[in-house]
Amino acid sequence: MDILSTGLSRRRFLQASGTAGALGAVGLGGGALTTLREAEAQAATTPGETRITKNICHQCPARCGIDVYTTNGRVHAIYGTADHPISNGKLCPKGPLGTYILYDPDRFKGPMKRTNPNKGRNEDPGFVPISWEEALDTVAERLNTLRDQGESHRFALCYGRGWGASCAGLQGTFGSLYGSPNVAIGHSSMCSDGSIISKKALDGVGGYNAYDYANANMLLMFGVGFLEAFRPYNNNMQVWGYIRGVKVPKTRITAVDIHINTTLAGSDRALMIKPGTDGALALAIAHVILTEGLWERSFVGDFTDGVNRFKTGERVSPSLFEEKWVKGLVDWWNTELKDRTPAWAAEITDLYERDILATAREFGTTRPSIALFERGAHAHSNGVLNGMAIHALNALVGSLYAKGGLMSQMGPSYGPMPVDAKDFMDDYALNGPWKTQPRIDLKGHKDGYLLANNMLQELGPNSLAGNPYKLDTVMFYQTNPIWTAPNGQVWEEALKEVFVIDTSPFPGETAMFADLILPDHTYLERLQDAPTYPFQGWPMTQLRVPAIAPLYDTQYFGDTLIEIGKRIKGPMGDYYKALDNTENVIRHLAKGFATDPGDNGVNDFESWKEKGVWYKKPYIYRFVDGEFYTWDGQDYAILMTEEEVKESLFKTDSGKFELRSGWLESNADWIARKTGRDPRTLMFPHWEEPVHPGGGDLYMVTPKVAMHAEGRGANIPIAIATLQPVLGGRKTAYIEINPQTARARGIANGSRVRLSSDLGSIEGYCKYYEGCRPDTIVFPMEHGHWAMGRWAKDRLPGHCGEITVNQSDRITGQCSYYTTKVSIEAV
Ligand SMILES: Nc1nc2c(c(=O)[nH]1)N[C@H]1C(S)=C(S)[C@@H](COP(=O)(O)OP(=O)(O)OC[C@H]3O[C@@H](n4cnc5c(=O)[nH]c(N)nc54)[C@H](O)[C@@H]3O)O[C@H]1N2
Ligand SMILES: Nc1nc2c(c(=O)[nH]1)N[C@H]1C(S)=C(S)[C@@H](COP(=O)(O)OP(=O)(O)OC[C@H]3O[C@@H](n4cnc5c(=O)[nH]c(N)nc54)[C@H](O)[C@@H]3O)O[C@H]1N2
Ligand code: SF4
Ligand SMILES: [Mo]
Repeated sequence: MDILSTGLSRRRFLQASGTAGALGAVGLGGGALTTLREAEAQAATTPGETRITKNICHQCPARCGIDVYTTNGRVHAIYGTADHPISNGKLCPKGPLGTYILYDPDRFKGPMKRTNPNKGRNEDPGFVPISWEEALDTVAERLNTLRDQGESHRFALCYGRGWGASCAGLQGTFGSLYGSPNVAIGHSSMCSDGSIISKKALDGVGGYNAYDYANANMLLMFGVGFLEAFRPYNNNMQVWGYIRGVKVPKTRITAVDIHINTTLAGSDRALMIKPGTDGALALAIAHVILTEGLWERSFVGDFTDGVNRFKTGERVSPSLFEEKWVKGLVDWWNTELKDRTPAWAAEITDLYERDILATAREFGTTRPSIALFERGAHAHSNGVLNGMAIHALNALVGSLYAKGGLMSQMGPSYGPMPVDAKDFMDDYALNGPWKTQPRIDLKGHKDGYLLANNMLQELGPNSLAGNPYKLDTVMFYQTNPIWTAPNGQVWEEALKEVFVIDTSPFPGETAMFADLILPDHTYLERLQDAPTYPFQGWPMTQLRVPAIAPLYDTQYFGDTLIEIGKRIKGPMGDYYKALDNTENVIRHLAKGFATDPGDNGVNDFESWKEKGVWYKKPYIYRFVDGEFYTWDGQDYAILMTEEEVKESLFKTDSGKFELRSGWLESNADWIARKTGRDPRTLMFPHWEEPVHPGGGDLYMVTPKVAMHAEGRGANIPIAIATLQPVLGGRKTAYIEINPQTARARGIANGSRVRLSSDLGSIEGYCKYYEGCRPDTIVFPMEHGHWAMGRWAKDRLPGHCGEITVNQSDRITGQCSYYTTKVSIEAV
C-alpha cells in the first residue's frame, strides 16, 4: 500500500498546515483544557526564542528525563535532563533521535476509516480521513450495541507500553464500568512476566525489583542485557562506569549469556551457557553455598548447634535447622539441592565445573552481592523454575532489602482521581452477563493460565478459534502483536474477522489491519504522567510536557478513551464527563504532592511541569544484621515487626521468603495437571529440561541491542544503520553464527541464508562470530517489517517472530521467545 496516500491526503495536509485555531476547532475530542494547553505551547514559541520543556524519552522503559529544545515552533534538540535521577544529563544513543519520531513523514495525520473490506499484507486499507466526532461515535455505537446485547465481553482493549495513570491507568476502570473482562489486556506476558511471577512465587511481591548496584560488591547476571537493554539502560551504563571504574573495591561481575555481547565482554567472568539451562547453574551455586557454609546466617538462620550438615547427597533433618527469614530451606535441600553439584550442572549447562565452582564461591563470599536475571533466563518453558532458582540465591546471601541488594519499587504520592468510579456503576456493570465470561486469553482460568497476569499472545489464536469465544471489536494502544507476538501470522487471520481500532500514530502492521485509526499524539506533543519503572526503590514520577502543539489532528490516547467513555450510555458516560480530560486527571494526581513534596521542591502541577519529575529519597526499608527497619528521617532505626515485614516486604502467607513456595503448593493440583510436574516437588526451585519446539537443530535467540527500541524504532534510518556496530550490520542486521556451525553447513561468511522452523522460513545474511555458541544463532529483532514506514518495511532480514513458536511458561505465562529451534541453510 502507499502509506503516503493514506497518511497525508490533501485534506489532512490542509488541516495540518492550518493555524492553532483551526487545530483547536478540529480537535473536538480534547476538551477545553487540552485546547488551552495547545494554545499555551503554541504561544510559547515566539520567533527566535528557544523554549525548553521537560519530557520522558519514549523509546524504552528506562524513562529518562529529557529537555526538549524548541525554537521557532520546531523541536531541534533533545538532551538528558541534568537534575533527573535516571538520566543525570545523559542519554543513550537513541535518546536524541526523538525528533525523527515527531517528524516521521509516515505518521498518521488524523483519524481515518478503512474503505477496503479485505485485510491482508498486500491489501491497501484504503484509509480515508474522518472527523474525530465520527470516529468516536463509531466506536461508541459499537460498544453501546454490544452492551445492549449482553455481549460487552467481546470488546477487548490491548496495550503494550503503558506509561501512567492518565493512559494505561484509565483502562481498568473503563473495563469495570463498561463490563468486559478483556479491558485491559497488557503485553506483560510477551515482555517479562517470567521475572515478576517467578519472584512472586518466593517473596510474594509480584513486581520488578529495584537494585542498589552502587553499593554491591558482586553482580551475578543471568540472561540480562545490562549494557544493551536491561532497565534502566542509560542509568545502567552510568552505574557501570562507577562500580567498575571509580568504586573501591570494584564491583565484580559474572555474566551468563549464550553469546558474547557488550555485557559479557565487559565482565570479569563470561559464562556461555546452553540456552534454557540457567536454573541448573543457579541450583549448583546454591549447593556450593550450602555445602561450603557460605550462606548469610542473619537472614537464613543456622543449624541449632552451628554444625553444617549440608553434605552432598545426604539428607538433613529439618528439626536441626532454625530458619530465620526463609521457609523451607531444608526441605529444598532434601528434595532437590543435595544432588545438584557443579559436576551435575556442568553436564547440563555445557559450562566447566571449575567455573561453576569459582562463581559459587565468589558469590557466596562476597557481600553484598546480587543475583539478577531477565528474559534470557526466564523466556523458556522452564522459566519459572530458572527464575526461582536464581532469585533464591539472593535469599541465601541475605541481599533482600539490604544495602547493596534488591528492593521493591515504591509508588508515587498521587492524589485521588477527580471522581470515584464506584459511584458510577450501573446494574450491568455490577451484575451483567459479562461477569461470568472468562477472559479471552484464559488468564486466571483453569483451562488456560491460572496464575498468569496477562496472556496477550493467546488473544489472537483464541479469538480465531472461537475458544472461549470470538471477539467483536479490539482496540490497541502501544502494541503491535501482528509483528511482535510469536507466530503473528495467526493474528493476521484473527484480525481479519474482528473490527480493529488502532491508536498508533505510526502505520505499523496491526494498523494495516485496522478498521479505524484514532492516532495518538507522539510523546513530544502530549501531556502524560509516567511513574518510574523500578529503579532505586524510592518513589519517583515524571511528566511529559508538550513541546509544541500537535503537528496533526491527533489526540492523546487517554483523552480518546475518556471521549469514548462519555459516549457510553448510562452512569458510565457521566463518570467520563466528570473526569473531563486527562489534564484534569493529572492535575488531581499532582494534588498529592502538596502534603508530600518531592526532594526537588515539586509540590503541585506547575512545579511538576517545570521540573518534569517528583521524587523522594531515601528508600524507607532496610535489612540490617538480621532485622528489618524503616527510616525515621535520619536513619534506619525503627524496628519492623514480623507483621509489618509480611505486610510490606515478604507478602507470602508465612511472611517469609519461601524456598518452599506456598503459592505454588496451594495450586499444586492444577500445576501438576498442566505441567506434569511432581506434586511433591513442584513448589521448590528445581531442574526441568526446557522444551524446544520448532523442529530445527539450532537454538534461535533474538535479543535486544542498544539501538533497538522495541518494535518502535524501525523507521529511524540512523538507528537501523547503527543497530549492530560490532558485527557491522548497516543496511541489514546480520545473523550471528559460529564459524564452525556455518562451515559444517557450507555457509560462507556474509552470505544469504534461510532460517526455517515448523512455522515457515525467513531469509537474511549471516556473519561469522566466534562469540556465539556453536549450537545457537542470534539475531536482533526490529527488522523484517512489512509496514511501519518507508525505511522500516520490506528489508532483510525477515522477521524472526514468523518462525518463533507460540509456547509459554504455564505458570508465569511468559512467552518463550528464546526457545524455538530452527535450521539454517545457504540460499
Ligand atoms: N535498547 C533497548 N533496551 C530495552 C528495550 C529495547 O527495546 N531496546 N526494551 C525493554 C524491554 S520491553 C525489556 S522486556 C527489557 C529486556 O531486557 P533483557 O531481558 O535484559 O533483554 P533481552 O535482550 O530480552 O535478553 C537478555 C539476554 O538474554 C540472552 N539469552 C537468551 N537466551 C538465554 C539463555 O537461555 N540463558 C542466558 N543466560 N541468556 C540468554 C540474550 O542473548 C540477551 O543477551 O529491555 C528493555 N530495554
Ligand atoms: N522475536 C521477538 N519478539 C519479541 C521480543 C523478542 O525479544 N524477540 N521481545 C518482546 C518484548 S520484551 C516486548 S516488550 C514486546 C513489545 O511489543 P509490543 O507490545 O507490540 O510493543 P511495540 O513493539 O513497542 O509496539 C508498539 C506499537 O505502538 C505504536 N506506537 C509507537 N509510539 C506510539 C505512541 O506514542 N502512541 C501510541 N498510541 N502508539 C505508539 C507502534 O506504532 C506500534 O504499533 O515485543 C516482544 N516481541
Ligand atoms: S535509555 Fe531508553 S529512555 Fe533513556 S534515552 Fe535511551 S532509549 Fe531513551
Ligand atoms: Mo519487554
